[in-house]
Amino acid sequence: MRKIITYGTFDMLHYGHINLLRRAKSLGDYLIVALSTDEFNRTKGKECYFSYEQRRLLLEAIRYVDLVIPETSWDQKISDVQEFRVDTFCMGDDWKGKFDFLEPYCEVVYFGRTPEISTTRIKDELGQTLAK
Ligand code: C2G
Repeated sequence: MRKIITYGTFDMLHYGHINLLRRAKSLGDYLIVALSTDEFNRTKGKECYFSYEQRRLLLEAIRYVDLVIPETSWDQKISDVQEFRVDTFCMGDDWKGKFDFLEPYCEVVYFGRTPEISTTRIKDELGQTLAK
């Protein structure tokens, strides 16, 4: 069984996230998503609209996702890969090169980001609409 892992905040879930998760699952048989906790997001300078529990509920409803674990630190990736016996780590290419340190432990794949959609853009455009 080929195991895949990816990491992220996945706030205000949108089709860019789904594209990533679908392609991640296509690399193997079992997809683990390490979901950034609210506390970890604050260290990333992100304030989520949905809480960790709400974001976890949404991710667990996605057919491509087999397991959601918390991401609490930048430093857990090597131990995650070893603990879960992961074959492939993948991320969108906005992170290209940033996680190549994992190459001795697993395959590292960067997918092209889905253009034009982002949680930030959704928030900005909704804010403008509501402000009218
Ligand atoms: N993504 C994408 N296309 C978009 C938006 C996001 O492919 N239009 C991908 C990102 O590249 C990432 C994943 O979806 O692989 C989750 O994106 P975010 O929730 O923004 O994750 P991020 O805040 O970048 O957290 O340790 C890594 C971090 O937790 C990544």
